[in-house]
Amino acid sequence: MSGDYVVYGAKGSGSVAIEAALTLIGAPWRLVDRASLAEITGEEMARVNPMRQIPALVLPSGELMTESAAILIHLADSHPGSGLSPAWDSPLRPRFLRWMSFAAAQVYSLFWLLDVPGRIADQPAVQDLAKARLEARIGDCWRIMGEQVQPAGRFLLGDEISVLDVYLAVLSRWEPRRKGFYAAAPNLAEVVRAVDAEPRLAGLWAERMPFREGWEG
Ligand SMILES: N[C@@H](CCC(=O)N[C@@H](CS)C(=O)NCC(=O)O)C(=O)O
Repeated sequence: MSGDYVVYGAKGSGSVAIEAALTLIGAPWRLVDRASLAEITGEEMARVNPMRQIPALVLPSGELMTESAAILIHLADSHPGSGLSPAWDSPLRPRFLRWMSFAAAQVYSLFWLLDVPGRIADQPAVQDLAKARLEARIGDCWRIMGEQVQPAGRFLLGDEISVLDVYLAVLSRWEPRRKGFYAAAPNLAEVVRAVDAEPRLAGLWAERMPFREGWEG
């Protein structure tokens, strides 16, 4: 079986990083849009991804991939001409893999609770406290990343954009929002701004993650 990539996604969500990578690669893909949390976590989605989450990507072979970092690494590696990931034997590869995994495991996974704090507590006051603590934790993660990584050029790994930059630009749009991110990791601010300004992504940002009034928080 072969065909286009199929992205299950939603506006403003982590799928936008996958959509951005496919746009940069220029591979044929189509979107199955999920308009609400109910649609994302509903029965139809469960038949695609039993975790009831997006992004989910169906490869041209028909195989399903979930987990945003793995998807981004796979897409970049399978299109080496795109320059979106360092080769396996590049000295930049350990840094690339470290921070891709860090972003997924230390930051993205916290949104399962941050987005729906009722998953751990029924009382609104406890939910508010949990949200505040999770937001602070994410700020700490960005601070630690900023202290550990100095951009090697316009982007994290040099002057060429990689899927790591794209991933960071998308995840840093969420709590503690961009203003929180800039404060926590000031040395990474120009990197995400360069991704925001990437001309090949202008249409995608406008459609899927618009820079609306007050978008930075
Ligand atoms: N580990 C997954 C996390 C994906 C995830 O949390 N996606 C959110 C949307 S940005 C979602 O589907 N949320 C549904 C829910 O909260 O149950 C990944 O890296 O792709």
